[in-house]
Amino acid sequence: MTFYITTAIAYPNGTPHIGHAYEYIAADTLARFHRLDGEDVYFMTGTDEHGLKMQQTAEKEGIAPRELADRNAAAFQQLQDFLGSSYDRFIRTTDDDHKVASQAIWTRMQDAGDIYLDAYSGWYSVRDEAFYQEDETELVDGERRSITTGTPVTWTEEESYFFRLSAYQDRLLDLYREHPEFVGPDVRRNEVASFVASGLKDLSISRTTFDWGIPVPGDERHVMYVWVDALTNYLTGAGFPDVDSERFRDLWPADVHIIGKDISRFHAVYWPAFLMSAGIEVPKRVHAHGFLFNKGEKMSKSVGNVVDPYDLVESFGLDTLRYFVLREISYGQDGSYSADGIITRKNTDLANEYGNLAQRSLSMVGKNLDGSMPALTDLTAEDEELLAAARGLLPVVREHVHLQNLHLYLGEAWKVLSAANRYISAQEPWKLKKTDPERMSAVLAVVLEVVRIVSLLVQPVMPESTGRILDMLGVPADARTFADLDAPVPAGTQLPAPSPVFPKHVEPVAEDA
Ligand code: ME8
Repeated sequence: MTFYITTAIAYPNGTPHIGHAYEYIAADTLARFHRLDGEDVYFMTGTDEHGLKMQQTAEKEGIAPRELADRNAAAFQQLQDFLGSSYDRFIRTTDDDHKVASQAIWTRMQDAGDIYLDAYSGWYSVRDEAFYQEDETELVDGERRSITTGTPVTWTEEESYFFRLSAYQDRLLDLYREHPEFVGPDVRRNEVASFVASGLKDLSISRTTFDWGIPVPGDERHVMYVWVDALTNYLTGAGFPDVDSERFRDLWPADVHIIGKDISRFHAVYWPAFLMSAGIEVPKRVHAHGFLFNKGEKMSKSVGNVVDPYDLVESFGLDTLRYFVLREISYGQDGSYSADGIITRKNTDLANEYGNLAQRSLSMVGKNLDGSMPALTDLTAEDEELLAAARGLLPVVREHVHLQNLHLYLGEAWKVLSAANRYISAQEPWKLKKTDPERMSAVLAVVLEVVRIVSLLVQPVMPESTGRILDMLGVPADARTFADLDAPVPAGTQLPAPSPVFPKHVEPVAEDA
């Protein structure tokens, strides 16, 4: 069975920001971890191109929605590539196979008797592409806004198809109870469960006042509500509507949808209800991460504090950024970005605890052992203790990663690196060179073995830097999966001359300084 993982598909009405980058980095790390752990992985991401928000933005710019979508979808894909994302497909909801899939799920829901024609009147937020009940809105300075998201809402009255969401209340509550793992973290499950328990109204799922969407089968005056089409992208990626194909049976149900917390209702309420209606299995899990803020403040174009991921990578390096966002923020909670926070992590965790440990040990091997990998022999209790901590890491971190607890995964790896730093300070191999060269050699062998194990395990987070460290450790490129964790580099392997992989942060010197 293939491990099928997806990100949310972003609205390409603007260019991507650090919040999008955060989601991509986390999902890519998960995909890479599962691959190295021996699974086949299918990792999908893309853009959500229909709907009123896209149409209105295009109108403002005086271009066709398709042109806007083409331009910005390219920017989102470029960001993925820039971040080193290992996605298998970048889906666009304007792709031909997606239109087929969306119309097929609609027809299935209709055949199940869950779609009916009526009139909608209520509040709609174009920015959220969401309908709100009156009591979910408030008047702010004479303007009606969504209470939860603060976005302006407009009164909408039109003929619309409805989905019988109200009929799915019990089945949804059963789903959350019988499969508590369906929504993570727990706080998000509790939130959606109480929303469902408070009573569900039927959902308006088509629009007639604009045409930038997928036509409703059999009634081309209507286009589908953008979320019906958007959510269906996950099925399109699995080859739907060919449900009997080997591909579909291999990929569906998806293993995890990675999304941000603001869209958990769409993914954990509407989506499983649509699927139940269509007679399709629900995904195994929806995991909602928190929001990334700039020094604690919400990023917004009007405040002018939107952080550009390209600038961050330019200032601190790609792997540092990947490490920082995953280590610093408890995955699932909101987090804050600040330059000081990144510099601290870069200098302490990466430069001191990891890079320097590797560099000083490798330099000693270069200088004192002619660059020949020392043997793991004549081990003491301390040596065995440290090795056991490293060798025991895989099952521990695997459990964290399977629950998307990425910060805990890195925390465990760094506990072992800290132990290795304490060990090397206590063993003082630099002093052993004259007094007991054999012991020095064993100590270096232990440290390098720990660095090898930790490096293999954190490759998903920092693919490029760990790759360089593994090169210096003499680990062949085809011996870097988790199945290779038990295979130390043979003693006597000739190691290349080391060079530092994690330098400390240096502030760029201003021109006039
Ligand atoms: O919601 N911090 O698209 P989107 C962290 N098209 N995550 C953030 C963030 C921030 N500051 N801002 C946005 C949509 N995100 C829909 C999804 S899925 C079938 C359709 C996350 O471009 C957000 O939570 O507004 C979502 O997961 C993703 O970025 C895309 O947001």
